[in-house]
Amino acid sequence: MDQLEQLREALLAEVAGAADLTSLDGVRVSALGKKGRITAMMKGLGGMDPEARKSAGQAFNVLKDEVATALDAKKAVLEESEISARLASETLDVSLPVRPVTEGLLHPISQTIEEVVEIFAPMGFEVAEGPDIEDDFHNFTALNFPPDHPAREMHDTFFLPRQPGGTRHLLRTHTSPVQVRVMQDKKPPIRILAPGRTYRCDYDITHTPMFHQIEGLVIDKAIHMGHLKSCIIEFVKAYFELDELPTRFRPSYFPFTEPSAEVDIGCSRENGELKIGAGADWLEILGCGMVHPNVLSACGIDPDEYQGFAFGLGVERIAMLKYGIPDLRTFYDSDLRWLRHYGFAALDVPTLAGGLSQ
Ligand code: 2U9
Repeated sequence: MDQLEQLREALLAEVAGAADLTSLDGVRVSALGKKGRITAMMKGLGGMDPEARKSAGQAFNVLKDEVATALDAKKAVLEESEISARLASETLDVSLPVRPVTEGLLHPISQTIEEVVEIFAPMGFEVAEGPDIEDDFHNFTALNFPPDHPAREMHDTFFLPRQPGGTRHLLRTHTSPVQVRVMQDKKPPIRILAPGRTYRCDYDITHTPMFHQIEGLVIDKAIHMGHLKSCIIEFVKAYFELDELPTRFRPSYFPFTEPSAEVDIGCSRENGELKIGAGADWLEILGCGMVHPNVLSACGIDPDEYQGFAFGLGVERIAMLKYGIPDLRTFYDSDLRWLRHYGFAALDVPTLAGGLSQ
């Protein structure tokens, strides 16, 4: 019976000492299994006299029950603590903010067009659009480009194959045909902004064959250069987010405006770094002028009754200046790493109410 007591103590100690459910199961098999230690010791009962065997058998059964009860109790404790450990390690913090959903980014060209539109909208400008594929009249003739005028060569035009009747369509070289179409369709007053794609057969460090322009047109009675100048000065200050920004109107030439001017803004260039708004240097930013009377006539508007001004700017150029994008050609590489760096979240688009939020 000493042996039984020793086995009892050993088994109960092993049950108590089991650190997890796997080792507890090992104790169960080694104690109660077919080849377990209790079974092995019970086999020794065979040689006993019947009376002793009966009482020893009862003692073994009591031991078996006791060990089984201890195993069940320990199992319940270990299960409980394993659940607690899992709950502690897999805790969900429901107060954590949700991960942002990546919904794509606005290309700097879209962002810049939005910004320019939002600046001109409160001045009464509406956005107008037209086809990318144009005809000679809307792209050149109506805009006072004479048939063999050298100004036509300023635009390296992409022509489409000639049609059976001899007419030849082209990819618009500027967004001006949009304004021509609006003037043909609508009586003044006209105040429009024409943003869009334009095409010229040119490719180098500062030119891509497809690029973007925004042009503006105002037609009304008694419009003069004072209107043009104040409108442009307000725009450049708002776009570059500067209260003070020196501007200069330099005489220039375009077939569709007379007089014509190019607009420079004040800047400094120190150690190769361009800073807009201060300094003794100038940076060309856009072109403008009073709409040529020939253009008004070609579009069905009487130049003796109406006058107007127009301006045009390159979107890539002003985007590069504002957002420090060094190379024009990277705009159309479709490189997602570039877009992640220079792109804008949709919420950064300025709203009419909020001004520039970027
Ligand atoms: C109509 C009448 C007049 C639009 C104008 C400019 C001056 C100009 C350039 C800026 C940089 C083109 O992208 S760029 O190379 N544009 O300097 N554009 S006035 O004048 C118009 C347009 C339409 C009916």
